[in-house]
Amino acid sequence: MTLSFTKWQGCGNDFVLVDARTTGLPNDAAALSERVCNRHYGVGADGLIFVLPSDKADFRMRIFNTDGSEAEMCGNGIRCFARLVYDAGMTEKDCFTVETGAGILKPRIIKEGNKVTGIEVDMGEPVLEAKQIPVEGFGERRVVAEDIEVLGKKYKATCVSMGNPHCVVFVGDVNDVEMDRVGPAFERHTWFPRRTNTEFVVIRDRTHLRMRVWERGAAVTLACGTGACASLVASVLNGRADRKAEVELDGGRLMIEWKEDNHIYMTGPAEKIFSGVFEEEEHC
Ligand code: ZDR
Repeated sequence: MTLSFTKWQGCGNDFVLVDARTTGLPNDAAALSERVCNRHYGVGADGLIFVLPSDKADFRMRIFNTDGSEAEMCGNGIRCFARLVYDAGMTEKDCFTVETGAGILKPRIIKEGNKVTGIEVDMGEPVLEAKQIPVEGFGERRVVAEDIEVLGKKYKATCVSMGNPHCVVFVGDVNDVEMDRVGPAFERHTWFPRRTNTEFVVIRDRTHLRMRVWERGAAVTLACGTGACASLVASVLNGRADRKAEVELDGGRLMIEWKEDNHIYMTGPAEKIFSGVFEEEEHC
């Protein structure tokens, strides 16, 4: 089995991207993602992303986590996806539509002269009703600053879906959080029937947030685009930030704006690292 790919990163959140427009999604995409993403036995990445045709949009994106689970959306991934289809000439447009599990989203390539300097994505509208996120036990209500107990410690949780589920908690110092221990306990907490991504956020001031993430189906990663959007929304809902703020992640910075029309815009980098062919021998 051989698979041609390009490897990308956005704020250090790294992905293997595969052009599957003519072949379609491989039958074993979930298991393949586990093998490709493995940092010792595979290429190494936080997720495997496929470029597919769509009958509703210019392209369709599907993303698989390192554990093989499929995510509805990926914010850093869609910037990498957008730059790949643009750089590879799969579209001539610098603003196009991508069908995702979070609906049809719109990336826009930002250029200075001929140089791509970033990607802006209209990430659509955040979902705040518990049942839709999904969060158990709150019906159709919003979950804003609600008590949650995780490994014997109480946190105030604010939950948001950006297509994928997020639980945002505010902390005094992100470095004090034992991410590897606390993250998995949030991910599999009984509140979250489809598990959850969890963001630990420090408010620096009303336009600067610091965030670390435990990603559902992955682990601690250097950045999370949908998580940065969810963190800004949660900060606004708690009256702690303005509707436009910079989010500082372990691997870089993202600019997030929640506009008056309820759409969220995320702006940040996407860089190609290398291209290659994943070659797998039949196991003996
Ligand atoms: C966090 C993420 N990398 C992004 O940039 O938005 C999304 C990856 C998918 C995530 N692990 C999930 O929702 O399962």
